[in-house]
Amino acid sequence: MGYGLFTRAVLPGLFFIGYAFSAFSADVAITQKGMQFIPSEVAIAKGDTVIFTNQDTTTHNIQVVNADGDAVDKGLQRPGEIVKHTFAEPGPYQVHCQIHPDMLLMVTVK
Ligand SMILES: [Cu+2]
Repeated sequence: MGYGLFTRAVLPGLFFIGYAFSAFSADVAITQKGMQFIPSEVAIAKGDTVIFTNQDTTTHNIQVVNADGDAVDKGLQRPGEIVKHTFAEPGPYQVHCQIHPDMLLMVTVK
């Protein structure tokens, strides 16, 4: 009896919650390799999380700057380390590496 209720009521609810989350946010992978962000431009949706993987043998840094110039510094990122950033607000963003000023990623959040 209890199992029947679980199958008919609870389980579909769990599936719906899982679907809702997958519909409204996604993970987007960016690689740091050869002293650059790959790809160097990305368009994502509000609420998406960008996952940065440092595949270089040098330490990088990630700083996320919005259109107003407000910056979020994600700190040092050693070789092999993963850093995540969720973009909660729409707009254009620049992502820099403070250690290597030529490293630049453009993020458009819709
Ligand atoms: Cu760097």
